[in-house]
Amino acid sequence: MKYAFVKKSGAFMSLLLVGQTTLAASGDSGMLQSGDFVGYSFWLISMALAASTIFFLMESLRMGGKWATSLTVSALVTFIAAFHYFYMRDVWVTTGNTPTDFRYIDWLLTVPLLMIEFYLILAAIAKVSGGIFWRLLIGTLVMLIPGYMGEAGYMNATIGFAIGMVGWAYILFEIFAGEASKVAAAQAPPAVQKSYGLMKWTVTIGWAIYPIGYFLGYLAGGTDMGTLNMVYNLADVLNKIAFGLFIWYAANEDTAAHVNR
Ligand SMILES: *C/C=C(C)/C=C/C=C(C)/C=C/C1=C(C)CCCC1(C)C
Repeated sequence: MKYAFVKKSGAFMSLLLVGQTTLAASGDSGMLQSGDFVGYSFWLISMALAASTIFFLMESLRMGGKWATSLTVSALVTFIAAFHYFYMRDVWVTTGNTPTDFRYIDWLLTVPLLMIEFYLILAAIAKVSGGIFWRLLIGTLVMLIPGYMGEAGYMNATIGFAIGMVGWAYILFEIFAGEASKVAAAQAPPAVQKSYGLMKWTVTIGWAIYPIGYFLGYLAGGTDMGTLNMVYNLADVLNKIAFGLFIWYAANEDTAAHVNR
């Protein structure tokens, strides 16, 4: 058991190294220049995401049982994001451009996984319908696809923004007043309720940073791309790593409560 554990994490770390090396070799990646604070923030979030992945995977193996899936999904989110950040950092450092396309590819993969977490933490403690997951997924697609089309110039920027806002509002409705919120309020133990509340407010306040960035960049006459990237990078620390830690908190409390009983 212990050996399998070491083998698994060893395999994972090799994977990460291979990925990183491949990416580094694939472009004539420039050097991170001293004083490039946006570049530093890309570097820091890349490493924080990689380290978080190892943490969530290890904790998933340690706790196991009904919390294993939630923690594994947290690890998938940080893993996928880490890869995108390695690449986005190279784009920034070599060209000074904003890697918008890669951000959207990352979001398209990680945001649905973050949404599944609402379903998974409730499914760990109660019987819940799959409808929660499907509604959150639809909200995600309505939010991201028009957002991308607006930013990339395939659609009028204002219309893309407006439709995206509707998708986000729908997600907020579901987690504040829909079925998920009712299950959480009626059936969840205190630790899960606390974590649900933190996740819900992350989706409200933490996520607001992205549409604000869109608004400033495309609708309010443009903004400094360096600042915008730095803000997005910091936002992802909250929205991907801290979000995973809120789930870890519920898992850890619930696991401890059952062990001590
Ligand atoms: C880890 C990445 C996350 C949590 C990304 C979240 C992205 C959003 C909440 C984007 C929201 C947008 C709108 C609400 C309106 C349209 C423009 C978007 C796509 C930036």
